[in-house]
Amino acid sequence: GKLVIATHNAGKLKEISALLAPFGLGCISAGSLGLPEPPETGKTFVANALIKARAAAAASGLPALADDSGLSVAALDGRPGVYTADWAERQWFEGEPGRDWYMAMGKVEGLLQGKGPNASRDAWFSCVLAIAWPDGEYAVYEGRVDGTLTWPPRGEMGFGYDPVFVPQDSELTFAEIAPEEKHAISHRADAFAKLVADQFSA
Ligand code: ITT
Repeated sequence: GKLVIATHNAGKLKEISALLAPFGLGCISAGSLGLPEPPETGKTFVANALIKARAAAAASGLPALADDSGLSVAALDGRPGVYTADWAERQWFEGEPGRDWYMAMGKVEGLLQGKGPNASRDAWFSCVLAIAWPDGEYAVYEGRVDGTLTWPPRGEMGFGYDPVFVPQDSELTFAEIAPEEKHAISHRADAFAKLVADQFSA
């Protein structure tokens, strides 16, 4: 069967495609189908993942998989959390909207340094994967990875906030490790393993 990957984020699309590759499904991205991006008005990862998966399933007539994820900082009471992507939003030249990850990482770091030199640098990534079918059926799976924030950013791989996130039991950031290593421990891989156990096991 075919599955729509309901994301407009190229970094996520690459990771989800790699995680799905062993299962032999035909994957199509929401972008390549020209599906609109519904407003993410939910207050939780689960709510936003469902908004995206349901909208893509309804618009395409195919099952759709969506990912809502974000970075939470303990000393900032879990912010930016569901607003992780919003913190990177910026108007570029001639009003073009876009995202500036370096600015967003700097905003998190600035707020954290404002908490003083002894503040905890603990943080975690969350990922909710939602799968929805055109008939309205759906399921959600939650994943998480704990770590600490480092500054300045390091590494060129991955996407988003990867250059400042050091997962537990590592000295390297998510942007300094190969994709296969990130897929062994990431929040997305954690949620994906639960989805596979529930949906793809015989
Ligand atoms: P879609 O809604 O189109 O899927 P998005 O980027 O808007 O794309 P989210 O609303 O879920 O998605 O925002 C999550 C943000 O959290 C994302 O833009 C990244 O900056 C960050 N993020 C999530 N997973 C990450 C990861 O594995 N590494 C680094 N940053 C991550």
